[in-house]
Amino acid sequence: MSTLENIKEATIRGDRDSAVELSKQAITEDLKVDDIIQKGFIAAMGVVGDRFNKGEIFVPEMLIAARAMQAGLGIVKPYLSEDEKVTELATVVLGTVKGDLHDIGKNLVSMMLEGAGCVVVDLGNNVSPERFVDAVREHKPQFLGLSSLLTTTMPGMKLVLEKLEEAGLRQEVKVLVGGAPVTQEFAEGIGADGYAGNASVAVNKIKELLSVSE
Ligand code: B1M
Repeated sequence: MSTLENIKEATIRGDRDSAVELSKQAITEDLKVDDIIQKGFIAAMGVVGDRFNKGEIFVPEMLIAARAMQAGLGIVKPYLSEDEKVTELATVVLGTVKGDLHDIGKNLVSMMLEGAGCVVVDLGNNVSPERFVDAVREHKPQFLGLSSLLTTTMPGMKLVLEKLEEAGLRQEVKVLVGGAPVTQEFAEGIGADGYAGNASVAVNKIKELLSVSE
């Protein structure tokens, strides 16, 4: 198998050490960094997402694969030259809403989006509506992703949408919501553009919304 195929397989297995070693090997072999990312890591996370959707693997396996990818990306990214920029799918500003400290699921969403080729600006947890609005103004993302794990913080998502509207930015960004208590009905009720029940669906939803707006 080629080094790129080995990187893909190691990432799918969640074998962090091999992903790191193979990434170093790929650099010494002078492979294009864009290829390492697209054909190695992004291809691997596509397979992982599909297996998760089919119920063949679960959150822990997806998490260790995403961590292997992040470790490998850390090795190869510094070698990315200006003329070799990875094709970016979209920019996504992401965070857990105010009052909510849960971030495990949000981090997984962040890693899967990165794995799909998105540039993710992760604001962390307990993020106020004002910080979300400021980040949309600053980073001009195509997507804003809001996560909530508490029924008590879900109304905070609606508040973010209202603040975006007030700031005249609502039409500039598509808002995707998720988190265990969040539902499609809730998302529609607050006027979000999309809902995703898990990290892998979040990637598909973003691809779907991008193709609709093209
Ligand atoms: Co919390 N907690 N917690 N907790 N906690 C829950 C959520 C709870 C359901 C437990 C329970 O009572 N059964 C309950 C909420 C009840 C409710 O609101 N109805 C609860 C509570 C009550 C609390 C506290 C209030 C407890 C207390 O102090 N009395 C407190 C609140 C603190 C706060 O936020 N202000 C609290 C605290 C904590 C810890 C800090 C201890 C810890 C969080 C650590 C951390 O995140 N860094 C914690 C944990 C770990 C949980 C449980 C056990 C696990 C959550 C988790 O990480 N799941 C949870 C019970 C449970 O779910 N079994 C619980 C794994 C994760 C991969 O899944 O986050 O659902 P999830 O993310 C998924 C999808 O939802 C989706 O994709 C992810 C990956 O597939 N998704 C998105 C998530 N965000 C998305 C965004 C998207 C799209 C998809 O688009 C942008």
